[in-house]
Amino acid sequence: MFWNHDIECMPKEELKRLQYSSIKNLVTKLYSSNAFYRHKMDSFDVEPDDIRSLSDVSKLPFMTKQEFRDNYPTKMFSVPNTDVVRYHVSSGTTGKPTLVGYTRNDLDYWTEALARSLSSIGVGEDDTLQVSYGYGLFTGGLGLHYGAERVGATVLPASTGSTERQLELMQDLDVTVIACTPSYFIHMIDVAKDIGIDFLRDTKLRKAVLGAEPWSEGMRKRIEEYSGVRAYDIYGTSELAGPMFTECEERNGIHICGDIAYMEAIDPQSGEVLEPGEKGELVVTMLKKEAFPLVRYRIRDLSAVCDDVCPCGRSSPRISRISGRSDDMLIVRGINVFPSQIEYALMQVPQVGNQYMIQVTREGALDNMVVQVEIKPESFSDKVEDMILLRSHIESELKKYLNLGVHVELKAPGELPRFDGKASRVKDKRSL
Ligand code: DLL
Repeated sequence: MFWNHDIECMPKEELKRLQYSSIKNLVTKLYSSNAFYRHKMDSFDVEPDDIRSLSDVSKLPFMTKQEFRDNYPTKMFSVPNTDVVRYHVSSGTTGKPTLVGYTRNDLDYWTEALARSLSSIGVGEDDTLQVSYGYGLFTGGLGLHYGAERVGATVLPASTGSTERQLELMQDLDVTVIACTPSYFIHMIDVAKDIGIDFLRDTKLRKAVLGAEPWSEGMRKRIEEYSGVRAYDIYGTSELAGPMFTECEERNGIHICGDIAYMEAIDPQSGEVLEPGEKGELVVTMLKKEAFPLVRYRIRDLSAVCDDVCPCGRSSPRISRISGRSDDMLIVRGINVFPSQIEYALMQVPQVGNQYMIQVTREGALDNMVVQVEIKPESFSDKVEDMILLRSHIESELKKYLNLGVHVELKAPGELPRFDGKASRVKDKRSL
């Protein structure tokens, strides 16, 4: 289903021309009107005239999250405050948060991006969509809310928490689509099971739009197996606007609307732009942003940009599933470990449940990684020997994928924390 067929299926060469002219105009405008950008471009000795083709975009300097913090709250805004109609705030774990401002047009193309994305997975006016992302400063709730309304779906603004009540409403109102974090949906599945709700039998739920945190293919398989719904990946960040882009029905990468965003993948060390299909750090230039422009912003998420033709017919480039963030990587005894690799390995063990936590400590000079794993109720046993065997099996699976010896602690079902927003599964206690 297309929302805006002409733009979504524009020939690739035409799309590239459009991207080039949008970036050229954007940079020219910012150079003459925004002190931050002018100073930045001057200090990198680049001016708008140097941008003569799309590949020249690589001459432009990167923007970083630190710059947003240094210029908090509104020093980087490009419009007078009277044109700003909304704020959202992204809370990082350290330092000042990032404040994102939106003009009316900013809200409009954000909603348009979501309308295209939701249409591409077949969500429309026949659907009732339960938005179980947080409403408020976080962009998830309001973003999905307006996107779903634009495609004509009926929206249930459930926000997070009160899971039993959410399940009751889902049944009463014949909800067909849910949007939330994968970790919250997993929690919902557990609660539904505990109170005797079978999604397939007792609800009309058929689709889940899951994102805002990394999740693995293994987790997708489990979610689909347990709930019977079809799960789609949705991506975005507050700096971009919020949640924006999803997979299409092909589920072979997340389509990035090319008239709205220009995405590059770079080598995190050298900053060089990578070839299509090569994995690196994502860098985004937003082509229509007014209040809070982004030019070559280093998002830190790790993915590849693919520009081959998608069988769905959309010409926009796609990004592969986000495997983590360059600043999420743990270095344990000199070995690089991403939490997503741990999730992937755990999901290969059928006895392992859906909840896990990762702890890294330092004893003397030695790093120590402990993975706490909940076992499925049917696999949990009182027999110590069985549990010892299972534990060493999980340890050897983790060793196979990580190339690192890790201690596993088995936990009974329900023992580990649940999350109704973004999961926070890693505790690196070495820096405390
Ligand atoms: O999480 C926006 C969002 C809301 C996306 C709802 C999807 C659904 P932030 O709070 O600024 O914004 O966090 C952005 O979350 O840089 C990624 O590291 C991570 N992230 C978002 N979506 C995905 C995803 C929202 N599908 C940060 N897969 C990003 C992996 C994701 N990581």
